[in-house]
Amino acid sequence: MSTIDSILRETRVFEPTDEFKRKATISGMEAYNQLCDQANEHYAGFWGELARERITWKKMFTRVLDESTPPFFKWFDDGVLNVSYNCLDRHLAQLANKIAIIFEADDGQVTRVTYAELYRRVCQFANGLKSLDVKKGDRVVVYMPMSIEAVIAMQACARIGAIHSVVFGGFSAKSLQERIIDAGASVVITANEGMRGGKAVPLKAVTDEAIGLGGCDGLRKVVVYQRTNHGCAQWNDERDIWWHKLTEGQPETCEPEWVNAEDPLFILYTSGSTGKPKGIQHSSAGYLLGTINTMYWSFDYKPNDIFWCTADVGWITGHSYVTYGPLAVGATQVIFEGVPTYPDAGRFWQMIETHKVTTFYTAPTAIRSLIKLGADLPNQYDLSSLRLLGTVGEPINPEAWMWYYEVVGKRRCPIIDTWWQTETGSHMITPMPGAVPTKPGSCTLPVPGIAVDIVDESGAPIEPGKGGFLVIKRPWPSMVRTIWGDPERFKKTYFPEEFNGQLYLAGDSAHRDENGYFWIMGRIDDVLNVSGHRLGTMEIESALVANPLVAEAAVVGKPHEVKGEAVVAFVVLKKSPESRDEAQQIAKNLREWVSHEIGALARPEEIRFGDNLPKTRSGKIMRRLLRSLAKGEQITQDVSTLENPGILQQLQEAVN
Ligand code: 6R9
Repeated sequence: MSTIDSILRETRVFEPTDEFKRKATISGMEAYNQLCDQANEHYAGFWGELARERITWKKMFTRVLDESTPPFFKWFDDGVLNVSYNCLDRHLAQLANKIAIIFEADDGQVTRVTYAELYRRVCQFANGLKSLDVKKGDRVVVYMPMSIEAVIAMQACARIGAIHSVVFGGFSAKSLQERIIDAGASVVITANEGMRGGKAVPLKAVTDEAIGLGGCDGLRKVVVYQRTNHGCAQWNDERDIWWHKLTEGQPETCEPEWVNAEDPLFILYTSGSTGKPKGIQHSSAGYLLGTINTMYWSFDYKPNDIFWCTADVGWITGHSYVTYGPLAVGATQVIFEGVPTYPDAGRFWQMIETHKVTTFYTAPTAIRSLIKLGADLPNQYDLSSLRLLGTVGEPINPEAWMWYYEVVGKRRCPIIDTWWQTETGSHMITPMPGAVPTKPGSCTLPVPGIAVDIVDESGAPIEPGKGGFLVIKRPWPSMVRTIWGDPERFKKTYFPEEFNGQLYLAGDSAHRDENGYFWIMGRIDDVLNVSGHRLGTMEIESALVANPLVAEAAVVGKPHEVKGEAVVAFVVLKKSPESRDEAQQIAKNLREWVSHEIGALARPEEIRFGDNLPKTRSGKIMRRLLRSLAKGEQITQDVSTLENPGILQQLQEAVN
């Protein structure tokens, strides 16, 4: 890849308010720069000190970083600890009666658990797992709805040293089966049903189907949490056991299994654009440290906060900022079972008001859909408890950012646009909210200690304004350790030969502006070459979303005789066109709009309108499907993981 031309020009800058800055953990740019310098100069010392301070060790480590077999780095590796101990036991002296979780069910019912109760329930369930002969190093698949029990299941695994692999509750039987097999799981923890948007999701039935597909040879037990008062369609007396039966009469304490810092905490599968899903393997101590640091730094965590990360525990965001980070710092957090649009598009705002949420963390896709359904809705709620907003998952378009900033945060709350990945374990680039001024659409500057850079195909750094490969130059504690069962693929994918195996390749393209701010342009393959100019699809999408008629847009390329590639835009309008004529007129206007906003080069050759875009269950737009549609190819890819498969037909036909 040569350099990419950056065409988006965003000049708005927002400083943190004095009030926010005064109380912040990292207060002001000087403090931020100092931390970065410290890390730079004494890398091991910097991380070592944090690890000593923020983790409670059974046995203190003597080595910080072992770089002897790159890229298989080890952190704190002769230290001994337990992650669940760090999330629960160590809080009991001070915080036993503090609320750990405020759970709001799909139907609005609220359940609260204190740290003491959560500790007891995790211990009981851990003892239950032990009674099923689950041991240190065994793999346990968790296929659960958002619930207190999902967190308990994960924490209980951590407590006994079992490796969990959470599979998102929206995944199909086939996806579940593949993951059970690849992980070699001996136990699956699921629920009879989940509830989302008033509808039941038959998790146990899908689990039965997955096992029925065959190949899950190591699987011995299925533990079933009874979420609804329905039973299960099938029951296998030998294999299946109810959660409440398993925990009945179990002791309320359970000595943690003390593990080594490098012992795996979990595997989480992530799908790449090619090949089978990769089992991203994380460590115990390094991972924990990454989540704790970013709770204090990026989220500026304070003991009185009510923290709410809307991500499902099926994604890395739910691991780091629901199950581990908030509990490790002793926070009170909200966990939500349902969907943002049920019973109506005010649900998030209602919940922020009810639970007095201070820190709210969600995805751009949710923000855009809520703008579409009610741009003024947040004004009907009291959102004055909020002090910090965050986004994750995709680049956020400047227009959506501004709405989040003004309408939700009332220009008072810093927005942290957090760039990171399943593989990175915790935030990598995001503004430290009491220090770094924000710019809509930029994830701004690295987290202290994280050595991010942008390079060309030879690995050489690139000048500001030009796009290239986003890389991380030094190992960091919460990084992926390997791909489960496939160390070669780990090396090839993340530490490619082209860069002498020295740089971690994130797979994203990005550029930096004159202030050193990072702008993510999308995945490496989301780059177009129009008449010799390499354009990031993100920038064209942002221009489209800036048009008042547009709710959401995704841009891909299709081969073009003259230009090399032509721009094809898939657009969701706020209000659907009523006739073909109207659609064509809007398409014409949008083409001109893009020409005007960015330049004629970026003008879409083709615009297709749909009610929605094809998205993964985590809300990421599936551009590879859109590329096939744009080229007029038959869709042959597996679409079972799509949130809304029906949309493909519509987008196939809607050419303007
Ligand atoms: C945490 C998470 C990782 C990919 C990543 C990038 C995209 C995530 C982003 C972002 C721009 C942000 N991504 N956060 N792009 N700005 N703030 O989402 O992990 O599911 O592994 O996805 O998501 O493309 O490479 P994961």
